[in-house]
Amino acid sequence: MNNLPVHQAIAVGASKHPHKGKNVFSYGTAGIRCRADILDPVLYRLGLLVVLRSRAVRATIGVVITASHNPEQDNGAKVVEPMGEMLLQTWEGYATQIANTSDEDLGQCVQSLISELNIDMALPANIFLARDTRPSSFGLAQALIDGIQALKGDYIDYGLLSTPQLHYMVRCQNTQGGYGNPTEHGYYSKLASAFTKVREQQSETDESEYTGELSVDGANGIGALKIQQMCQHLNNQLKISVYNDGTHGQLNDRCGADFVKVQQKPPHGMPTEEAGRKCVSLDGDADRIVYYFVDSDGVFHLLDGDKIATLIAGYIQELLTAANLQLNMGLVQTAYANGSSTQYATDVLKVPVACACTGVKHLHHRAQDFDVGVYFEANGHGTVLFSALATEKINSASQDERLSSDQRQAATTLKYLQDLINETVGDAISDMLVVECILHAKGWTMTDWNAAYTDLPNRQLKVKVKDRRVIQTTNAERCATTPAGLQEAIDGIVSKYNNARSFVRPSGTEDIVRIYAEADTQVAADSLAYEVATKVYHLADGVGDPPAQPSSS
Ligand code: 16G
Ligand code: MG
Repeated sequence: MNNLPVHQAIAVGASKHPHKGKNVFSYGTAGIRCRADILDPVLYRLGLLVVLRSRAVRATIGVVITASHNPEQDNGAKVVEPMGEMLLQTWEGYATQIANTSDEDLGQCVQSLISELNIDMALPANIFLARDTRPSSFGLAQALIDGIQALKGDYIDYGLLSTPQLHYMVRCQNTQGGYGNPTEHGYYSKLASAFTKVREQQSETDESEYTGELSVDGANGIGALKIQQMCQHLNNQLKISVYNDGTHGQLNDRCGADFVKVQQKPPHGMPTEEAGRKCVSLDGDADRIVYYFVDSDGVFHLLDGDKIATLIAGYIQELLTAANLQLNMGLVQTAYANGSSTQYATDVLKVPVACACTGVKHLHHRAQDFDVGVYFEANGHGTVLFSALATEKINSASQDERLSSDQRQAATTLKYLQDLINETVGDAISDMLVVECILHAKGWTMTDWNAAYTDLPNRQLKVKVKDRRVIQTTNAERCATTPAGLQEAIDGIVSKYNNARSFVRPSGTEDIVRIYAEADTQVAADSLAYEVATKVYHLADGVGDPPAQPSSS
């Protein structure tokens, strides 16, 4: 440990992690993410920042080193708040500021944050860190540790963990074990025990066509390792075959949840020909999951975040009714949710639906407005949040002798289901176990589940413009307020199609504008997306070639 004054200790570290000043970094929706080879000084600076954050909130703070579904040459970091949530928005600004501070100004930058935020530097600071399987992650973890040590913070380096596992550890630590044990073993045994208990509550009927056999595409990343460890705790209750486990292919290369969702086809490296075979793909840090199967005609069917969300919301709704529990439950989606899923949730499940802006933290925040808030992005990131009131009511109903045994059993199932859910953030492993419990309870095959509703055909396009900030949106990104005339033009185009919807928004992760369109047929969705993209290109200073005519029309 160093005994140097703060300024000097920061300078010594900075000389080992020099900032070339050539790149501009930004802490956005998913933390900092860019090419790994320029991140070393940024991780050192983040190490300093999280010590300040830990002292400011007097709690353990987490950092995960990962770039999720990005290619292997990229990397990044996400900071985790004490209850396992994403970094507070005001601190995203400080993170961006410190990440861009030169070596000479670094001491001053830290000093002004200390005074501005009135941080007591005599307090202890504690950081939990973990990393994904990228080759660059190890060195970046060392840069982070150097930053933590420069400000005399303590840390526990968990080594390789999935993003949601690290979120879980932080919450366990800050609840003094109330949420579970902050160890990897604690994570697996909590989930395995909850999984077994939920299934014990469910009676399997003779006609059940459910099978616990599934193929998992681990994206050649951390999820492949961790799901194998999870399996060892499940006593063969599921028969899981892991592909893309990192022994052959490259991380996220033509595989993983993002590839499957965007390409709407199976990943490389995993056999999917067997009709009806249940398949899942995780992303590079295992916080997203999608299901899919190929039917007897060889047609590929994707069951994305929307299908998972409606399955979970519908099941929790049934349990709440069966337990006679009055709790206000809702589903939170983004504008990308397929219109059929929203309609199914509203009209069939009778679950109220709220729409939030893209990005996990927005959905998470909105879900906290409900007693039971289910949230999912169509890309497969999501979880369920239970308020303190909901937790209390479910617990007491599970032990209430005045209720019928069926009511008590429904409440008990809910209680164990809550234990199975990682409430800190979307967690591919936990979500998979939840889905398997529900399919088991219903005796469903993939075909049964998929039949709940049929997705409206849709198309996403990208348009490159001079400055994507000229597009501003409102109403959870569903309506463009600038440039002038764009929304009116979109409305005019949409009105020519049946069952149609379209919106545009500037991407938070790429320098482009994204176009989404859905309509009654694929040809119509393609043509609608093309027309809207062309409008954006003309009204928002498009650069390069104008959008190409869709080949299907
Ligand atoms: C980030 C977000 C993800 C969102 C995506 C949108 C987190 C942890 N991740 O990956 O939720 O769907 O960005 O990207 O919040 P876009 O702004 O480029 O469309
Ligand atoms: Mg991810």
